[in-house]
Amino acid sequence: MARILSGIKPTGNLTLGNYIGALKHFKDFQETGEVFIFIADLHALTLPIDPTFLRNNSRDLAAFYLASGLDPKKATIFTQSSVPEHAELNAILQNYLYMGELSRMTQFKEKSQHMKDSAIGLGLFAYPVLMAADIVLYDADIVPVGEDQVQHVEITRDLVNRMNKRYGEGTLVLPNYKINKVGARIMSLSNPTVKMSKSDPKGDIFLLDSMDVVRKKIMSAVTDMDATVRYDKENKPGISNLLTIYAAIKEISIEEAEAKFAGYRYGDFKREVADAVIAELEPFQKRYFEIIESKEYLPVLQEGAKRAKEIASKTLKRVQNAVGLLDIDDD
Ligand code: AQP
Repeated sequence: MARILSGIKPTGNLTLGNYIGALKHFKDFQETGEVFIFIADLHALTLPIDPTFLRNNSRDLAAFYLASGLDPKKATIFTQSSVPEHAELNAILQNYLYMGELSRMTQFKEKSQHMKDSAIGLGLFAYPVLMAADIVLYDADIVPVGEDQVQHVEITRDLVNRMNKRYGEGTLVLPNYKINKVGARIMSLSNPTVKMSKSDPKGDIFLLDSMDVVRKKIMSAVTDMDATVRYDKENKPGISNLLTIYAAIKEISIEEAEAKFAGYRYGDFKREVADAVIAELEPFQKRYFEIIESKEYLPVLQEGAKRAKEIASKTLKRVQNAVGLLDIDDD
């Protein structure tokens, strides 16, 4: 059975991009594989964040995971910080990724570009090391991600190959990323050339927006003067983004979405996109509020941490032995 691992950073209110690119698909994996889904709270510290905001976002994310249909009997759901093996493995792996390759990571370049060197934390630079630790700790075969995280899975693969060559095949399991055919990169509604992102909330749809706000945002999404609904990312990024959102929500191809809206006026097209998003988000929000009210996420996270630790501690020991750390339980 394949091991599948993914996580989301609790850095802000979740967006429709996070939902379409990641959250919406997690539940499908629990039917075919052994699923580990975590709240990447250590990663959330890589840029300044208010402690109360971070804590609330983590709680919200746990509720979002459950509201999306993840079943805690089938999936292990936990916070990264509740399994100390993530940080311990990070301390070992940081010696096997190098300054040159880390400084080429797009996420690091984008997030640090407007910051002074004196304000860039080491954690932001070394983000891919911790992400590699997250993945290999569970011997994950598959890592479902949106497009922006592919590079980090690729550098994890480099690291795994490097470690296995040096310490023997099987020291770490080589992961593959899985990216959705439709919706791997949802763009901002106000500037469809940049990614919809929770920490840069311009043109975002948030998962907790009221349905009126969702409709208003979609109806006022930036488009173009050409007046034909067709997919052309280069010349019609706004319309292409809305077609992508519709296709991803309805689980159809871009071609099918294009065919459905052929001959539509922009206003009518946007109205149907808004209807589709609202039909998806309304029941999801209802379930989210029930979960927050009942606090059912707490025992789920406690049990999840226990199960995650069982696996993580075994991998950590395997790596500690491989690199030559003295095993005081065994000697
Ligand atoms: N716009 C997007 N379209 C499709 N997928 C997306 N993801 C994020 N934005 C989009 C996917 O959501 C998952 C969560 O990723 P993350 O929270 O670990 O970090 P991120 O990729 O950096 O997401 P954000 O929203 O942009 O967060 P901030 O602003 O904090 O950096 C990942 O699978 C990601 O690919």
